[in-house]
Order: sequence, then structure tokens, then C-alpha cells
Amino acid sequence: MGFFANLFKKKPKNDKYQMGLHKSKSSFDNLKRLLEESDKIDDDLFDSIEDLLISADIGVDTVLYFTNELKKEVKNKSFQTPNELSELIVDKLFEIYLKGEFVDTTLKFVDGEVNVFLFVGVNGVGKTTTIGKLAKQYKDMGKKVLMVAGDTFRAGAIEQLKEWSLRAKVDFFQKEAGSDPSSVIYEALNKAVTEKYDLVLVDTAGRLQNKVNLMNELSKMKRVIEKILPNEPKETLLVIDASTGQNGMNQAHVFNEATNLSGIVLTKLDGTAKGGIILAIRHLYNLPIKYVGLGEKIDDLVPFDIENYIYNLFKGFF
Ligand SMILES: Nc1nc2c(ncn2[C@@H]2O[C@H](COP(=O)(O)OP(=O)(O)O)[C@@H](O)[C@H]2O)c(=O)[nH]1
Ligand SMILES: [Mg+2]
Repeated sequence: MGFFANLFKKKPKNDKYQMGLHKSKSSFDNLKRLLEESDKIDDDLFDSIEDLLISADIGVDTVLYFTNELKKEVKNKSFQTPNELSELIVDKLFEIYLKGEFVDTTLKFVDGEVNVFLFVGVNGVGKTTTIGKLAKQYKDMGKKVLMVAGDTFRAGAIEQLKEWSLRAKVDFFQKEAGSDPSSVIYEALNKAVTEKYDLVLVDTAGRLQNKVNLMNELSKMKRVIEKILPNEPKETLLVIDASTGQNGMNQAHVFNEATNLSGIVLTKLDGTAKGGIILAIRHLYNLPIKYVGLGEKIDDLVPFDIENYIYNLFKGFF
């Protein structure tokens, strides 16, 4: 049995993943059915595998790369039936994610420092919600957390973040709607330094106007942060809605060019059958997925764990 497929004997358990991934799982169940019902390993089979993986949003480039690797491997080994390919498929998908290296998914956080995490991404992807969920986790670890309303574009956005701060029982900093986000960040960070906060979570507006504007806005925010805290932000996290599929991939592309991202938070994995975007992002942009959103509630955010993810997608495969 292959190294990764061995996971299925170990059976890691995480009920949240199990529940959150049930839609994605069904598209991978179709793959299992295909392997069971096909009688020979030929080009038709590879075509069908490609179609299925593309429908799970792994992305055409990544899928073509994957099936190429698969074909090479199949040539070298003697497989009798399509069903015998399932282990190899899981192994190869894992390899795409890992790229032969250990992927560090932990958020950078140093005790005794003011740690700053900046959240970027287009409207509606789940930035504010993710900040709320993450604030609760750090609060539960005993950290002093400040949320900063850097999305000053709408009064509603400020209110929404404030509500999350009440839910998570952490502090909140805002100025009036329409303020320059950089000035909000500037004042918030001065407060964070003086009052010795452990973690500052900065919300930002999700207007993806054009790349030049975006770049200017993000770099201005970063300059302000660096002026007060030269080693921050420790994390610049791009939030992507998994259910937007290839559109999410485009956002990764644009934001990755506009600013130095440290990782991805992939939200709404509970609402999509297209969980394959995780592999595509890693394959094309080399960005680690650090957290995944698996629902709308405060506890529905978990550190991304590739073993758990693959295990839950392919459970029932073996
Ligand atoms: N199902 C589900 N919904 C989510 C998740 N994360 C956020 N949402 C919902 O997505 C919508 C937009 O979220 P919001 O945080 O306002 O996005 P923002 O515009 O990027 O700040 C809200 O209705 C959230 O409840 C998730 O992981 N799963
Ligand atoms: Mg928001």
C-alpha cells in the first residue's frame, strides 16, 4: 500500500471535516464508481477521470499535469483493472499538494509581541466572519486580541465586525465610516502597542477595482504597519470562497501579484462540491492553505490539515 493510502488504515478523525466536506466527497465518490464500473485502463478512462477532477474544480492545468503523471506511473507498473488505480490516484493527488516538502500551515505567532494579521480578499468571501472565528480561538488560548475595522467603505461592515467582537469577547477598534483605512490601522496599532495586545486582526475592504489601485492600497496599509511594527504583518491572508471555483483562482492570481501573501483561508468548503480548488491553488501558486471555513458559526474554522482533508474526501475508496 502506498504511503499516503496508508492513512486510511490510521483513520484520523475530525468530525468537522467529515461534515464540512460531504458535498465535495460526493464528486470523489463518482470517481470511485467510475473506477469500479470501467473494465479497462485506456484513454477513455483517463478522459473520464480528467472530466471528473475538473468538475471537482481541481483546475484544468493541474488536472492535465496530474493525469500525465498518472499515465507515466501506470506505464511503469502492471495494473490489471481500473479499480487498482485508486490508491495511486490518492497518492498522486497528495504529491501535488505536498510537492515533496513539508507544508507549514500554522499561523506565525510570537508570544510577547504584537502580532498583526491582515485579511484581504474580494467582497463576500468571508473575511469578517473568519476574523471573528479566529479571534475566538486566540481569546480561548488566553491572548489579548484587538479587531480593527479597516473596511471603512460601508458603515454596515464596521457594525458587522463589531458584532463579531462581541461574540468572540475581544476588543474592537474603529473610526467613522469613510475614514482612510491606513489611518484606522495607524491608530489601532498605536493602541495595540501601548496596551500590549498579543494579536491584531485587521479587516479590509474587498473592492477589487483594478490591480494598480489594489496594489497601492495594500502597500500603503503595509507601510503604515511596518512603520510602527517593522516585523509585521506576520500574516497576510487571502480569503477565498471555495464555492467560486475558478473565479477564486483568479483572485489568488491577482492578489498574489499585488501583495506578498503568506497564505490562504479557504471558506465555505461546507457549501461546495468543488473542494479540489485546494490542490489547484497549491499547484499553481505555491501558497499554503492555512485555515478552512466549514460553516457560518464561530467554531466552524479549522486549521487546514491535508491528511484529514484527503482522508475525508476518499473515505470509502478503499
Ligand atoms: N457556509 C459558510 N458560510 C460562510 C463561511 N464563511 C463566511 N460565510 C458567510 O459568507 C457571507 C459573507 O461573509 P463576510 O464575512 O461578510 O465576507 P467579507 O465580505 O469577505 O467580509 C456571510 O453570510 C457569512 O456567514 C463558511 O466557512 N461557510
Ligand atoms: Mg467584511
